[in-house]
Amino acid sequence: MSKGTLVLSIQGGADNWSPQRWVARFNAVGGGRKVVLLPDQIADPDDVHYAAVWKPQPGVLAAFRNLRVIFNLGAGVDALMADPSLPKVPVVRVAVDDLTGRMTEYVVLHVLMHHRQQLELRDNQSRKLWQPGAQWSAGAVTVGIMGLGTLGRDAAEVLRRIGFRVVGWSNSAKTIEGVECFSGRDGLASFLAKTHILVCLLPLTADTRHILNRGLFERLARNSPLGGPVLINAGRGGLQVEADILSCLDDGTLRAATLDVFEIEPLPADSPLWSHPRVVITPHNAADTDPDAISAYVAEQIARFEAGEPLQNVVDVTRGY
Ligand code: NDP
Ligand code: OXD
Repeated sequence: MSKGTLVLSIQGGADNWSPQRWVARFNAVGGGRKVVLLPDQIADPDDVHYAAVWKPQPGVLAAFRNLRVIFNLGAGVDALMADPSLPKVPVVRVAVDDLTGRMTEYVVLHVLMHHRQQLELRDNQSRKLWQPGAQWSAGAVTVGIMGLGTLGRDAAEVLRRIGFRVVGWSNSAKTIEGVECFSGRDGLASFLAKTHILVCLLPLTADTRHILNRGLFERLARNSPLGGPVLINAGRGGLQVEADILSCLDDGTLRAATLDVFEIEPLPADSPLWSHPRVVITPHNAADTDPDAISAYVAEQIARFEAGEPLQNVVDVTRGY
């Protein structure tokens, strides 16, 4: 009996994301299942049981009538959710230690960079200025994490162990040891009022689009030892209003920002964010998806599915994440 075909549809992605590397990986873990990289010709579209995708062309999966599961090759599914013709089969997203660990590295790096005043120290170095200034302890700074899912929760736990005070915000109520948790629109104001460094790890949905705006920044704690609130956004660019970030940096509502994601990617060359002295820009590489780790994860999910066990990390399409 045929094991069914797995199709791959991959647009964009990081430099190590060569589609051929994904094909090789899926062939290595597929146990003989046929793997086809779209738009290559498929002998029998009805034999396609699985799709593994990253930002596929809208409509491309609608041709496969016997599709059983769609695997999103990343954590965020906003691009997939925007396709009204997406087949009505389970969508599984990535939640693996490899990606989670990379995101936690990124969050810790940038929280510490702002906390330890690296922007100011680099600037002093460029002017040969020996100016130690005051350095407060981690316990004097509250990091607020928006999104306490796979990624936010891990970052919260590591930051807490370093000594930061950590608060978090999510849709549903949570209990995380050592982390003061808030939830829902009712909990947002209290969460923001405590936050010195705001880390955004939310998914992009109809509810969260443009949530990082002036009105929200104005509600952040004003008593920060860092001289003002800091924003770190590694969620999605559509969560932020870039004109508000710039005007808030310029009038002191925000002290500094680290941005990994943008409304338009790549960030256009004429964006003033590139040259702002208190903005750190990274090219949407906070947490790369590693083909070795993710192909093994997909193979494991297929084995579960075929053994009649429940798939893990299935997206709730009504919520959009
Ligand atoms: P999860 O789905 O595990 O977690 C999402 C969290 O956001 C949950 O805690 C959820 O609440 C919360 N949330 C969602 N909607 C709302 C809302 N309206 N109000 C309050 N809280 C809300 O996702 P991950 O942690 O795995 O990933 C988060 C995002 O990170 C991805 O969607 C992606 O956009 C981004 N990402 C970016 C990468 C990069 O390289 N820059 C790499 C990987 C991911 P609840 O728990 O109650 O459901
Ligand atoms: C993801 C990403 O969602 O890399 O995994 O942005």
